[in-house]
Amino acid sequence: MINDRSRVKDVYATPIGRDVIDKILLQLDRPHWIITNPLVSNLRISRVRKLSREHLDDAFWETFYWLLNLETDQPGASNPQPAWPWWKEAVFYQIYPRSFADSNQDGIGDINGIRSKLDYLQSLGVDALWLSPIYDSPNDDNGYDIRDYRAIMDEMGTMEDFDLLLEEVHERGMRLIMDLVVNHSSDEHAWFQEALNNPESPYRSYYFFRPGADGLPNNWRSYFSGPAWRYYPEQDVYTLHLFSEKQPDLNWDHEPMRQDIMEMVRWWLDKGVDGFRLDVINYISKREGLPDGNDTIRELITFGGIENYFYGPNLNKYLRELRREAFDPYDAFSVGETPGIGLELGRLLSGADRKELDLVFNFDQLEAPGKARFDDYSYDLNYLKKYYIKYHSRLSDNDWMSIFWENHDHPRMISKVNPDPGQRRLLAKLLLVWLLTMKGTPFVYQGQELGAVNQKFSSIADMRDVESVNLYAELSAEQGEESAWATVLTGSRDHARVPMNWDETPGNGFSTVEAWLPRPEGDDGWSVAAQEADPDSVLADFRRLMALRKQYTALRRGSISFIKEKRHDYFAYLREWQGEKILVELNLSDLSHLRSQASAGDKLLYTNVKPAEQEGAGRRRLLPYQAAIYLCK
Ligand code: TEU
Ligand code: CA
Repeated sequence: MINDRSRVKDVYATPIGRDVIDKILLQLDRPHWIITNPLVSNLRISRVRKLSREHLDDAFWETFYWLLNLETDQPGASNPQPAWPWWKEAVFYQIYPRSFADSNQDGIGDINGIRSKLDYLQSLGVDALWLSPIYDSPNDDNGYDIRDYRAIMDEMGTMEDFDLLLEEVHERGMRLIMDLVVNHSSDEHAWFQEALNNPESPYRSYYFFRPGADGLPNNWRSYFSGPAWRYYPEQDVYTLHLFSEKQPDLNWDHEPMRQDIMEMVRWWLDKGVDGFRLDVINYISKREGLPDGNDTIRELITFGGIENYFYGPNLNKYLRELRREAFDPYDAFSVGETPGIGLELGRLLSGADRKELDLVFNFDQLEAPGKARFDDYSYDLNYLKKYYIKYHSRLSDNDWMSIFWENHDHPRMISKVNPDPGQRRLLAKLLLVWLLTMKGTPFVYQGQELGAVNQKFSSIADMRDVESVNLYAELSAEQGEESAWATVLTGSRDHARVPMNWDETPGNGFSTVEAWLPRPEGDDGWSVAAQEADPDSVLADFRRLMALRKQYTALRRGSISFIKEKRHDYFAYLREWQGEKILVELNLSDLSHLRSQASAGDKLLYTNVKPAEQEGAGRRRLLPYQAAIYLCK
């Protein structure tokens, strides 16, 4: 047990302690030796409390000890015979159905639109599709607010359309996973409507209701601005919502609710889906009594109250139950979206021996140290390099990691790194080499295979994302519209949600009517059609890289070792499997020329620069943003 007598090094030796301290160092952009140096690491916590009493009150330490003593397990050390289930070698492709393809010209993507693109998806060589939610929803958060878990959203089509999609995906040898949003439902779900209007209803315990007379039950904040509690005057009651006001949190401590969720999961698995991406699944277990969040922690990791639910007391129990009673009987795949979870907790949630999740999405790689999504800065790829070197230095054969840096919640990576249009093609290809050769399971987000970039939205009227709209209103009130707009434009999730760019016609082949979220510019020359016709396109190279993955087992299963780790702007690693050795070299800068470490006998399998350019620089040089893959002799 961690207490005042413990030393800093004892805290850092616990999985939660290490992740929380690493997260705080990351947010403050401070080096680890601040904690690991002998002077500090041998300090007793009682001493640290005395030294920091102006900043950290007793409430902070109470929460700190509660949190650290939640988890006494350590991640599995090694797994002598790691298994090779399909999802370890697969490449997943995430579809945001609302923006993928519109088959009935209502300006909204749908299931039959996806069906019409299965040839394209199969031509990419991807192994599995992940659909963002298509269940019945009022679309307050574009489907992440589910009104009926067993019905298809009208805008997406019918259950028959879905059954045909699933059959056609399987016929093509691909798999399909759905997005399972069960931390919360829509406020229009029958459970919630009955619970709200009938305090005696059995569904009342499916949510977190608190008496209105007592005022705001705690100081937790919503991710979509404002308090995490909505007041219903007629019923004089509050309900908890970590996200929008129309997304009330489900109470996982109530066993009948869990049983209903598991029955629904089995219903979809009986239909033949291959697994699920579980939305904010680490939030489902909240600390008993829903106590206030600590102000100091809020200042350090922004969202107030998160320490009371990001890794709650019953999380492991609920995940094991969900796996045992719903997933395992179907051998179904699971990847948990786990915001706020660090490396060590991610290992506890997804280690092969843990029987909880198969994979997690860690988000620490998405922003540079000290930065958050709405900060306007240039993302330095040297940080992404350090992230993967650190991760792989700590993982064992008992672990496996997801590899991604784009999805429907984040701006496009190319624009974060370097918005110069002249660098787009080269940088897009470099990032795809990295995504498809790093050790782990790659998740490609729609448009990444085209080199998609951020959009030039001109005002908040161009945007649809509830998070962006709420944040703009909140910031405008605080700092004025111009500053609010600059912030929202930087980090809006709508950058990744504009319709796919299928061809060079007006509307980009997505729909013949104006799309629900119009693209501000046509992005000429970057459509699928234009790139299909260009052998040097990002799309063409995506297919080349996917073919290399299929050809070389080392790229799927291989060990990883890093070369010249300390050399700035240079990132190189070896993937080895049963004698097959692949070298990947990346120049992370648009300026410097770097010396290649490839040997004379190594066979160049792929590079993103033209032969003439390479000749000019000489074979021993890596040009700016050059990526190269070699089969070592
Ligand atoms: O995202 C949760 C999440 O971590 C991010 O949305 C982030 O918290 C948010 O953008 C605020 O920074 C999942 C889904 O991916 C997202 O689309 C949903 O809006 C959210 O959960 C609620 O279901
Ligand atoms: Ca449609």
